[in-house]
Amino acid sequence: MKLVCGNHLLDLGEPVVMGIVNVTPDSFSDGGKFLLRDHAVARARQMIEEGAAIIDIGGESTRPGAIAATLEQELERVLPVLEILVGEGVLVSVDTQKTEVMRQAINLGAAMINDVNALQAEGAIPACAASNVAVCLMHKQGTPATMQHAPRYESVVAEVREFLISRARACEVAGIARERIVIDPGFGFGKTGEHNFSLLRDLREFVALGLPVLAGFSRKSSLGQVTGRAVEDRLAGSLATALIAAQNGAKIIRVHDVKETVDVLKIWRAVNA
Ligand code: 8Y7
Repeated sequence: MKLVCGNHLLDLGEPVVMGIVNVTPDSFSDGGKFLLRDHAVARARQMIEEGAAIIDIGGESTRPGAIAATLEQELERVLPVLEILVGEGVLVSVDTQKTEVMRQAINLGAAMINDVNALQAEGAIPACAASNVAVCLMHKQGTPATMQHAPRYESVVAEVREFLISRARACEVAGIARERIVIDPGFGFGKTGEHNFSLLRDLREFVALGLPVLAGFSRKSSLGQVTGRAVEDRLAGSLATALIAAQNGAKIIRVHDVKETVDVLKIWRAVNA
């Protein structure tokens, strides 16, 4: 299975790691925009060294309860980092919900648009269709401000699946070829721990749709609910979910801890060779 990502053709015969690089002032001590940029670039380079195939950069926190970033803030945070990494040949994904950020990121050479809103903003699908970028369509229920208040589903797997089928179809109709589409159940986005673990257990239901599946469970609160660990102490839980996701057919594993996840996938591959 190959994914068309802008100028890159990403081989997804084996699962690959996407490294998370937050370009948001709340993600570390506030030291001004150049420090923020340099820190993000350094982190991304390190992740590439460690074996990440994709770097996902985001200028707006989508954590439960986070405050939205303005368009100007997001552009100012993301574009300089994107430009440097693209210049180094890195396959960069841009995590954004804003059509204008998508347009400018694609112009600067972004290879993928990772949208937790599944391209539902006005103009988002046409902005992506006009280029050759890959798109990651993620499911969420509600908005980051409120989504964890009382997530409810009749059947979480069926509902998430139907949503992703319908968004993938909307993309295809608008001219985004299937070879460019990734789907993602959106762990933690309007889901209880039970919902998240059901989705992970039944990930094959999404894999069966024939599109590459991205799984992002890294450090999320459901891991804390089970292990009792704080966010900075969820590496083992994150690796467990990465392994289960790979075992269940996920092709892109989105993580903070690249080096450790790459090792887990190497062992998984050795067993399955
Ligand atoms: C996901 C994501 C986040 C995810 C995709 C966090 C931006 C929260 N989670 N994108 N973004 N899938 N595709 O804890 O699960 O990383 S933000």
